[in-house]
Amino acid sequence: MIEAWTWPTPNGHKVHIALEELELPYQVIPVNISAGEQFRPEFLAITPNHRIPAIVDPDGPGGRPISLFESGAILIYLAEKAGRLIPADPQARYACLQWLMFQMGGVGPMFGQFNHFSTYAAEKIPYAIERYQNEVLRLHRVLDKRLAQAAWLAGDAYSIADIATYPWLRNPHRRGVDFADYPNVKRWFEEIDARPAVQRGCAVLAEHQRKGAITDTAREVLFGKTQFTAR
Ligand SMILES: N[C@@H](CCC(=O)N[C@@H](CS)C(=O)NCC(=O)O)C(=O)O
Repeated sequence: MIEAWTWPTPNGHKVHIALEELELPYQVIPVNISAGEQFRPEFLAITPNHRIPAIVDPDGPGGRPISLFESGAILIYLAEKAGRLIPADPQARYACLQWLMFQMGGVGPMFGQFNHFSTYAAEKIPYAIERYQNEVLRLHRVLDKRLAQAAWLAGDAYSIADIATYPWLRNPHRRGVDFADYPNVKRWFEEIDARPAVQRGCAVLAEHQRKGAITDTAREVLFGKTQFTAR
């Protein structure tokens, strides 16, 4: 059975949703990133980057075990393993990979920086908040334009590109986004949001989702010395 080493964050939910959509049996191994469990030796043995998500599949290619980190690589692996959610047609396949990379290199990091500077940073730096707010809005415009041309990010069919992007677009008001300004994103988001497998994926470890302000311990683990200690 696939081991999913995760936590209920947007990158973690991508993997939970893909596993649910693909109906692959899996076992969740929670890695509490606010408590520093990402630095445990058993997790570092899977991912030197000490970030969730990571997976271990005892039945990998050639019947040999495989471990993977980086959510985009994990989604490609799971989709190829199951033979679904990644188009077979080369044109559509590259479109899927293109929008997956757009999420991995754009939406995730930029939204993450916006969250950091607007919510978590002890010092509020107007330049940083404004810069990432502008990026968040710009990326919504890019997505809206794409979704005006195509039903799904890869084209005609729902794919891992949609699964990668959807969790980052939840709770838009937290990023100063009103979906009324992005009608194509709104239509696309609502369709994904209604999928039973997506709802099951988002429920995984949901009881551990942070409610309220970040604690001092979590702030230190995620943004302080603990994070930057050489390992
Ligand atoms: N590019 C990575 C990003 C992973 C990532 O940043 N994970 C966050 C949670 S969403 C994490 O594990 N943070 C723990 C830490 O910063 O120590 C991926 O997509 O898998």
